[in-house]
Amino acid sequence: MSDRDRINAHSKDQDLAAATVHAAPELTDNLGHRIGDDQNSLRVGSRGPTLLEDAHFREKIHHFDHERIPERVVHARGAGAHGYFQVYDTSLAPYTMARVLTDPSVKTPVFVRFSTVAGSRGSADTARDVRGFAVKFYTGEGNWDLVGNNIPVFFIQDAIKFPDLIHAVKPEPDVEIPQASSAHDTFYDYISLTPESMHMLMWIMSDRAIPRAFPLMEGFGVHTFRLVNAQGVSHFVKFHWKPVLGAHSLVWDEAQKIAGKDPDFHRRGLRDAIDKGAYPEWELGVQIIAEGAVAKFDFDILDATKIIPEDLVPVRRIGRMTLDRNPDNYFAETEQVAFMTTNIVPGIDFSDDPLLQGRNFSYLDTQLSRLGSPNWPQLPINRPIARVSNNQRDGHMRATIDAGQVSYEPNGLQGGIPNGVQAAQGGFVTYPEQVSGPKVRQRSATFSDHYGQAKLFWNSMTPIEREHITKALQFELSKVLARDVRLRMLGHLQRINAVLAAQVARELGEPVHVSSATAMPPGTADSAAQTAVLANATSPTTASGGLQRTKGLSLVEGQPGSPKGRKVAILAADGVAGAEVAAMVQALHAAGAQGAVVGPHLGSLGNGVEAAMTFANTSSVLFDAVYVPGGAESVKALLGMGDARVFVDEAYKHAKPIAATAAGVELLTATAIGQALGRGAFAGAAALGSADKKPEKSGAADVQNLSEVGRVQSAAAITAGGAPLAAYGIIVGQGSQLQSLTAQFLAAIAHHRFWGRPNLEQVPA
Ligand code: HDE
Repeated sequence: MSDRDRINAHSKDQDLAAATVHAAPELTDNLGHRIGDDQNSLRVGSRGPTLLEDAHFREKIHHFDHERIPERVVHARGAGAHGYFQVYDTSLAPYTMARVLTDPSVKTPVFVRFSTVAGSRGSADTARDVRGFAVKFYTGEGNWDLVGNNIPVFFIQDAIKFPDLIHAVKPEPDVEIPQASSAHDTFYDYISLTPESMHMLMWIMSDRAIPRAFPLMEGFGVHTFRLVNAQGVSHFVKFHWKPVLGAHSLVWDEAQKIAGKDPDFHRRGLRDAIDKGAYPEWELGVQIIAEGAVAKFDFDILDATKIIPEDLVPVRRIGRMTLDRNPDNYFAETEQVAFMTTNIVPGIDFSDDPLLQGRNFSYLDTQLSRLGSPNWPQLPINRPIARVSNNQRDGHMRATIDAGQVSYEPNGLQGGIPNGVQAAQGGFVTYPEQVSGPKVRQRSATFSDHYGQAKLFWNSMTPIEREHITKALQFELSKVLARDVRLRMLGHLQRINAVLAAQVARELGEPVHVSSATAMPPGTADSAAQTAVLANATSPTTASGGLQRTKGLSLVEGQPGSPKGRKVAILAADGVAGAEVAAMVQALHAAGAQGAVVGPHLGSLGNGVEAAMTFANTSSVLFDAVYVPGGAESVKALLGMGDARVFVDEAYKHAKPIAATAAGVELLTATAIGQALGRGAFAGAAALGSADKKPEKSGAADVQNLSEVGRVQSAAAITAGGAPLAAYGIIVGQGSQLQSLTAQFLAAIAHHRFWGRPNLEQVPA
């Protein structure tokens, strides 16, 4: 059987299983000697010195002393998962001979590692940063690594600048502060002197840089690559990963709080999703451009600070990736996995993008420093499924026993093998691009527009997305201490959009150069006034063929929404309405979402309800939505708890769906939400609180009680300032309305966030 035929989704799993070791009953040292006592070192008398003879002690400590390897110089913080990729059909065959992209019968195993860039290995997951999105395809023709990011452009145009960029963003060298943050002087000093970064800056200040979860992120190959067909014809290609559940993000106030409440938020989320069988999925998309069509763009496709707008070249979805298995060991798999942009297979090739060309050197080089030996491709997570056969030998930690007398080519003693493989037999042949020119340290004039696509991005944002970009820049630049750096940055922003620059200038206490009205900068909440000022602040641009907006950039427009994988906190105390909780949990579960009861203590809250979390060990920011069920006693207890009040207030401030039934509505009216919306907004709903005051019985009787209670208006009829509460993602009703209420709540959860809620600035959360 040939290597090609051996490939199926499980072949890499089997390969890894062969290297996986499980605990056995008998304790041994690393060389198989059975150990009697692993807890007392060998010493002279029970109080005397330890003996050098204690080989077991020395082996144990020796191993421990050397357990660390250098963390990645960038992308140190990451999480990984196994899965497979399968192309839908053969429609790419005219463009590429890569079997992984053209044979729908092949399920190619993959390992994916998601990461942040700037933080060290122990930093928080929710830092504002670009996310790495690196996919290793174990194909029958060798490994193909698509080492991408969740943002389609990059800060710089030439790889020679990368060490400067990274030195600038990393903690400042004299004090090693701040960790995993771009909000400091050296980063903006560098950026303000590097105009080519302006497009990427807009992306990094947008909500793209604070994803809700890894499975809710888009991915991009960033560079232009080539697809090459069997006739040797090349097309340019950009790769995209489109998450099946849509791309969704956190808000900055939430991201910062999560960094303290659960720094492992993304890592845990990925692991939990796979454990629960909610397998993350993406479609692979391609933008294909004929070589001859390149000239028609007024940006250079070799410039990694530019996108090819989807309005110019649509994204074709060609296959699906599913992540369905968690690693068994973080170090052996996620830490030791080694990606390289140079890992490509026949049918895929490089473009001359100078950033990609530089990366092609860096990734091989860095593995040696991190993994310590040129034999790192033999590590189980890195080794290909395709057969390896060459004359390379020896080196630290060689794992294979390379039999035979011959380790050179040409040879006659071994019958001339291994031997080069012809193209027709699958041997890799570099695309024979014609190149000529003087050797120069020079950038093409076609790389010189640094603001056009920054404007295109800004224009393509909805008002709330502009508000978030503006707030991010206000936050970041207000942390910069050097005034001249801030002023240089304002100069760049002015060139992207004058109103944006004016709003940031107001935050920084600098003069505002705009004739239109400006708004007082908000605190941590979204500001309706600032959003209104930004809403019409577009920037005309002639870049990208005069496109003023393009699809594919907004996270608000055109993203699929689904309640799948979402986490809902159910706030409860002793005496909670058990039937309401049970019905909500079931409805959430049926929709692929998850409800967790948060109470003052773990365990039983009566009426069949068990608290899985407490107000002390979790937080509103760790959930996508909040539900407050009825039960007079329970709600009374919650009203007395500041933590419960902050819980719902934060959900309001962070634009998350909130539902309440019966007496549960009182928690909303009594908190800042009631004040923000006006208590009258809940007038109809409040009546049902009083109806609920008698002691709860468990089970179906509760529902019966509640339905007797009252003729409460349906949620849609209850209004705040004229808009139905439901339009703000606040769903209230009585227990008897639970069925329609859960349906509305699930729709609200699928919608993700409800921007534009009234009076957010007043909410003290
Ligand atoms: Fe990387 N990058 N990079 N990078 N990069 C690394 O390789 C580098 C760039 C990306 O989960 C390093 O194995 C240079 C762009 C990801 O293991 C290193 C340049 C993009 C990962 C390196 C770039 C990326 C890395 C560090 C400028 C998006 C993590 C550890 C030209 C397309 C992979 C390692 C993982 C990691 C170099 C720019 C993505 C040092 C020189 C652009 C996802 O080799």
